[in-house]
Amino acid sequence: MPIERFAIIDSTLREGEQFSNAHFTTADKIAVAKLLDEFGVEYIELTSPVASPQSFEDCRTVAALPLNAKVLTHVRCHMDDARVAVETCVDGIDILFGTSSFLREFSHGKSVDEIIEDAREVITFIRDHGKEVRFSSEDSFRSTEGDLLKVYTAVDGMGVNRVGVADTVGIATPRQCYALAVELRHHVHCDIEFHGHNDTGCAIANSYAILEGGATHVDTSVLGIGERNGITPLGGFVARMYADDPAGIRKKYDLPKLRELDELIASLVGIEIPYNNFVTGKYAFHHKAGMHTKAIYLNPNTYEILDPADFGLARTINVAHRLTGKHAINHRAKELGLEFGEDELKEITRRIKTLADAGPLSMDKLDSLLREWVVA
Ligand code: HCA
Ligand code: CU
Repeated sequence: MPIERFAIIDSTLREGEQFSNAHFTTADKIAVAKLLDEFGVEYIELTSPVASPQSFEDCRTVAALPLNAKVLTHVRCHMDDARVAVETCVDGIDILFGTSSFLREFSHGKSVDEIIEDAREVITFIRDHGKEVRFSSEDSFRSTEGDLLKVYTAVDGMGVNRVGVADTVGIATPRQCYALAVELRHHVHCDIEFHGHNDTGCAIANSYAILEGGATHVDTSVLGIGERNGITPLGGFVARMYADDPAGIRKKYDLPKLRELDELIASLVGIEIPYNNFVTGKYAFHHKAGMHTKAIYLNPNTYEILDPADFGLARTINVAHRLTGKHAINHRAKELGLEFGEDELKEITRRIKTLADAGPLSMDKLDSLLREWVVA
């Protein structure tokens, strides 16, 4: 059963700004927000308006754009921040408080009851201003479960739209995420959001597992940019959801925009799209070994769970190397208008493999070998 009820909160313009290389100008933020909106994310999260004067102005500017996506900003669970946040005219405010023993001991020093009382004032204030509000607990997976549930149950009773589970340090496993969501579902009625860091490469799996357990919202960023090595990447998460339900995801999101998004962010922050990136990596749809290419020609589904055409991309079939097979060679020959009998094809393939033992051949070289064979 595919997970149908879920929403993406894209945080490229908040968590993504915490990526080492990132510095988005107002024009950059507008371009990113518009493209994310065209892609179809349900929410766009922006850097706290108290971060700097320009951050405040940018929140107002993006909040005033005619977007389908709801615009959120992100602040500490503090009245001073909440007052500034409501002035930016965003649709909703994500508030954050640390409940882990680390943060309670080394950061704010508050008890669980004090956290709940502070949250009450801030949540009531934001709700009175007619905004969506989410309460998230920083470093959720290193918080005592009893404390966490007590805080979430209390803020649910105060009328938050969502509680947020934050794997701030990327320590969670998919099983823990699933179990926490199942447990939370017994305690809160509101939606459940997940924000997962990718330090051990589990961010997509964690996002998926927590949705399976009953969460409803997932934070992403384009190319996964964020603090350290970042969070759940938008493209990889969408690929994961598509693998379950291609038609549903095609309907929900404008998938060919993914490439534009990845290219835009890569150029804004001065990086390359990683070669092995989900969907948009240079080799994401390259097929090479003979056994693979034979099946790909007959039915691409054999080795592709993502149809590149749905993402506005094309597959590449590598033919000119020693792992090639006669089906791939035959296919290339036909593309060149050449016909070979079965025995001949075997012979040509043997010859190509022998030549390619010295190193990969170019496509031009392969094509001229095929043409010369006909002449010879
Ligand atoms: C941080 C904050 C945060 C917040 C996540 C959230 C995290 O930079 O430490 O609001 O859900 O990872 O905990 O990004
Ligand atoms: Cu984070």
